[in-house]
Amino acid sequence: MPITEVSKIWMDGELVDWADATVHILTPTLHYGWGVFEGVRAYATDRGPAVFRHREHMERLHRSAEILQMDIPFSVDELMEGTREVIRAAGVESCYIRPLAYLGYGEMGLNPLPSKVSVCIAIWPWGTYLGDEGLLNGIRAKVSSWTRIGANMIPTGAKACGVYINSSLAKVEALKAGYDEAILLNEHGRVAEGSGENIFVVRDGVLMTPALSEGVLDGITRASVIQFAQDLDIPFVEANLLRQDLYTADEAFFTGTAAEVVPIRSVDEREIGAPGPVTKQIQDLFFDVVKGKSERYAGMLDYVDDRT
Ligand code: PY5
Repeated sequence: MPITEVSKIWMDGELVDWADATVHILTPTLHYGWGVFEGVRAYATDRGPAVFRHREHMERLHRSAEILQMDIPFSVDELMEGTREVIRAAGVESCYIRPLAYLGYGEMGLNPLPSKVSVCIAIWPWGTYLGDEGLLNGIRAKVSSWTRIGANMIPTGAKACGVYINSSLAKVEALKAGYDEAILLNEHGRVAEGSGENIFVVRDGVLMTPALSEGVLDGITRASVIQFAQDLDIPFVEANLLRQDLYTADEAFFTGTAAEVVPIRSVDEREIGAPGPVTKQIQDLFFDVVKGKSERYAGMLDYVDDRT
């Protein structure tokens, strides 16, 4: 997916021209993957662009950094203001937002602690991650031959750069085999998550997702969907899921910032079918909320301008 350029990128508190937002080749993060990042989205609403769960994302960035012993020199509020500035500068109505905390140039070696921590916030217009057709009719997923990295290998609660080698290996394998997305099992052989999404299944009207202790990212979309389900009176449990539970699911879907809420139509060629009623209900509510059409969840949006 080629990046669409916008005017500016926020780097350590300054708005820098897109083409000048560069780092030195000896930036340690590039070599060892020691860095943390976020994926956030701003949606077009009647009151201008609005960032979905903005504070929660920046708080998670700080938590990820804490796990990796990186001191982010900007507060959550400063980072949020940085996002708003860069969106205003670009003049876009909707976009994907990529905050990244990385080790700056100057030190090298496997000890990250002496390095200075830098932060950038880039934005660009980004359409549906798994395709419009996938959003509507569901995507085809494959259980990966790659095992989800365990919490005692690299902490799974941190959205750490290097972890994504694991995700990308699974993604490429799935794409090459003709599927849209991978589902990774954890070291215990239980269902963990997609390459960049949390996973939910529905059986006999009960919505289920693996617990965070299964080694999955504490997804902000996941948490929102759990809240929506409770408010919609959809029975919900965190459950240990086996591969066979995917095959016998009545419904299944992925959640994530890039992916949004995407129905899963089949797993390993086992048909789950067209998006079911629970998936549709959750998906409809999600899109109402992000587009600013829900009074009840208005607090989940951070409006970039003061348009009313
Ligand atoms: N699990 C993993 C491994 C993820 O990378 C993501 C998000 C999620 C779950 C869902 O988390 P959330 O709901 O908080 O977004 N992935 C990133 C995203 O922006 C990167 C994807 C390319 O969606």
